Amino acid sequence: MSEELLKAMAQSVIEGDADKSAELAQQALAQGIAPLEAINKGFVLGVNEVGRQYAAGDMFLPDLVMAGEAMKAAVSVLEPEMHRTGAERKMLGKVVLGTVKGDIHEIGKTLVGTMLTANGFQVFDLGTDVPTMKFVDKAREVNADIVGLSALLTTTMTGQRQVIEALDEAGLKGKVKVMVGGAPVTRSWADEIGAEGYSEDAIGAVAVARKLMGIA
Ligand code: B1M
Repeated sequence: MSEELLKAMAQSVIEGDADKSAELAQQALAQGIAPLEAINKGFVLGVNEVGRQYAAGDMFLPDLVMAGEAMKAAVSVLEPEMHRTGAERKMLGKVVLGTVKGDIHEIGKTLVGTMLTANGFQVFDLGTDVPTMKFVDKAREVNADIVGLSALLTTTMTGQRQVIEALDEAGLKGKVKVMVGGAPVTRSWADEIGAEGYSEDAIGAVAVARKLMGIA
């Protein structure tokens, strides 16, 4: 894969140029580059750089917003191809997925959903800023096997614990396994709150979901 194309992908996100990001994603598909390679080795490097500069005070909220939009534009071009390659597999399990209450970060959560779908899971994506009881109600309604909880802020991670407690109170813990993830989430946090699964990225999330379903 061309180093130059990867650098241009990262740069388009740093510049918050959504049109350019979408165009580069199209180019990647035309060149037969695996969508996830384009995301992980190209676009994500850009969004991480913006996050780093934002934390250092060298970039500001509008930069973060524009980088998020550019990242989304690229992912929405690449997503159909990710779905297509997994379209013919049999359904492995039902996953209710969302970003917890108070948190509107959606890109990582959506990538996890895409990878799960592409690998044969039926995903019910509730979106972002999802109230605790909505996870519980949806899990009950669709008879979910797994509830997946994303959190990107240290202040919203506690929402993951609240969902686990609510599932417990509703008598669903045990029937439904919980997987957690998101940049500030660690394995030890997952253990502390009693989540059965933890993954640090979208590919790992597939392996974890398979394990939770008892599939080798
Ligand atoms: Co925000 N933001 N943001 N942000 N943002 C972070 C997370 C931050 C680290 C930036 C920084 O300071 N360096 C920081 C959090 C600090 C902290 O709490 N530790 C931060 C902040 C502070 C904020 C605001 C509070 C800023 C403000 O308003 N002052 C605000 C909060 C809003 C809210 O949610 N209430 C805010 C807002 C935003 C935008 C809306 C502008 C935008 C989001 C746009 C959108 O999603 N539509 C945004 C963005 C873009 C970021 C950064 C730059 C990028 C996030 C991203 O999309 N990463 C981020 C810095 C960073 O992470 N480098 C930052 C790419 C994505 C592919 O990775 O989401 O980590 P990620 O997902 C990965 C893994 O984490 C994992 O797999 C994914 C794919 O590999 N994963 C799971 C995720 N969920 C999983 C679930 C699983 C398993 C794995 O199982 C269920």
